[in-house]
Amino acid sequence: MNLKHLVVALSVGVATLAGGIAHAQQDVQNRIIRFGYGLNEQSNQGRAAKVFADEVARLSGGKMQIRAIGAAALGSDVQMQQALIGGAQEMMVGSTATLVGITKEMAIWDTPFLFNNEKEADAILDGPVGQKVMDKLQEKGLVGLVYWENGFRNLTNSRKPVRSVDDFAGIKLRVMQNPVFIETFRTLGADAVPMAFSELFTALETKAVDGQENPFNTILSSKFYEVQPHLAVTNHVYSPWIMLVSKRYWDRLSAAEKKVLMDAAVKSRDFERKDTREEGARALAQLKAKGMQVTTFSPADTDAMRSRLTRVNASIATNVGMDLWNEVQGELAKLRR
Ligand code: TK8
Repeated sequence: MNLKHLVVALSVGVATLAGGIAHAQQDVQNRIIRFGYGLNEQSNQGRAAKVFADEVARLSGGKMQIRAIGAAALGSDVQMQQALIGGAQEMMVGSTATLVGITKEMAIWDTPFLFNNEKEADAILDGPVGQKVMDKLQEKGLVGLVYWENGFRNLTNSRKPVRSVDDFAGIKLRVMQNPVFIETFRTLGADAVPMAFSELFTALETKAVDGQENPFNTILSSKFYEVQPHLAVTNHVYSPWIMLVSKRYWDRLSAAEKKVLMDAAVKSRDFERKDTREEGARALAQLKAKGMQVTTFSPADTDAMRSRLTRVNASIATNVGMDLWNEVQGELAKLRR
């Protein structure tokens, strides 16, 4: 090799090295990520959003910044989903139930009494079938990262104690914007009114609706006990929350940035489930202390409710597809063996 060749080789080497460093720096860029959610900052959702934000900052060396914005200040679940799809907002966490208009398979999670306990929910949601349902979002412009726990839902209302399935009659009940929930509560005889969560407290306070259903944690953090004297422990369905990223945004991220978001999402999920369960275990006593009158469905009353709702299952199976329905039932059967 003569001197000229050596100089050329060296300069190519230096250029490659410089390119490599520049590339590494570009792997994680300065980014501000708006992360919206519906509950207030003091809720389980707010606490986990903070864990997520802190972890993203830590893993990215402060370059990626999560701006967590609660209380539906960026919009209701449905509005935020549309903002993510359009690319006007980067991230959110919200109920899978409000996604059914976008991805019909999400309705599988709305099946009344699908899971018997949180352990079953974790195994199914974090397993292959949970991932498969999540992956369906991509063709609609959303990327699902992980499921959080919203939890088992219970009924509150301002009209009367609800002790059995017959007591649903005549209750004007706010439900999520989701056809399965509408059908479920109409089947039970309630007057089901779909409404965004962000409008719910005012609707209860002004008696535009008589009642609603949500996990104990939310009844507590959203102060529904102030306007809802009656609580019925029905545990009629387990609601997941799901962390979503705008696909338009996701596709612009480097592999390193995607990994930061994914790793932080997993950490926030693990924190959120533990925190939610700890709070949930204390919440019923706290709601009683706040003055709520609590009725608990007996096993016989729960069975009556469950069998009244069997026909809702048939329409869910048709809507999500028999294959998915059977796969979930098969996985559950395996877990229960
Ligand atoms: C919060 C909602 C809420 C849900 C509902 O944005 O709407 O009742 O349970 O958690 O997603």
